[in-house]
Amino acid sequence: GLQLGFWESENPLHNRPIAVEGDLSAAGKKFAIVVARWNAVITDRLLQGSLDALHRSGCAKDDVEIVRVPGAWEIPSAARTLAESKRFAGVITLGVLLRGETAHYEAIYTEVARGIGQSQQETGIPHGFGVLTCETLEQALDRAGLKAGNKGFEAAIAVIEMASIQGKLA
Ligand code: DLZ
Repeated sequence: GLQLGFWESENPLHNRPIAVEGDLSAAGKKFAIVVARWNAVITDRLLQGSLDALHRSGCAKDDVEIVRVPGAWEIPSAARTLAESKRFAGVITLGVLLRGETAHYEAIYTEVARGIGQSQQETGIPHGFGVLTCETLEQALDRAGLKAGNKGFEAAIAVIEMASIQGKLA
């Protein structure tokens, strides 16, 4: 038969029901999307993925604010301003860093990731991380709606779930 692992444990604490679980309902909540124009052929597809996820989760068109910034480097400051405004249940960040054309790629990427993470931690507003780091354009395209899904869709779904969890924890 099916082995249920710790659900069959004799430790009574293990049999406690899940107390808090997020759902994927975005209805009635506002979301911001920060999207870099650099490598727009790909970031536009990530944006489509995020909008698709929000729409399918019940978010209204008027409840989504799209902010275009020049490149990935500019994402953290815009995300932070949006998060600090307290107008949004979540912020989705979208960008593409291609190693081939980016000097100091690692340094830029590290700062962008750190800045987005810091904005999330210091504001308490969920930030979806949809900043791709790829060696080639082909790898990036694969992650923007071709062979490897759409990371913009995935980032939006994670934010929708976290916004729900935050609403229940608050
Ligand atoms: C300058 C630059 C380079 C070389 N490569 C990228 C990239 O691959 N992806 C990206 O989003 N942005 C890139 N940028 C632009 C920087 O993010 C930033 O917009 C500029 O340095 C201006 O501050």
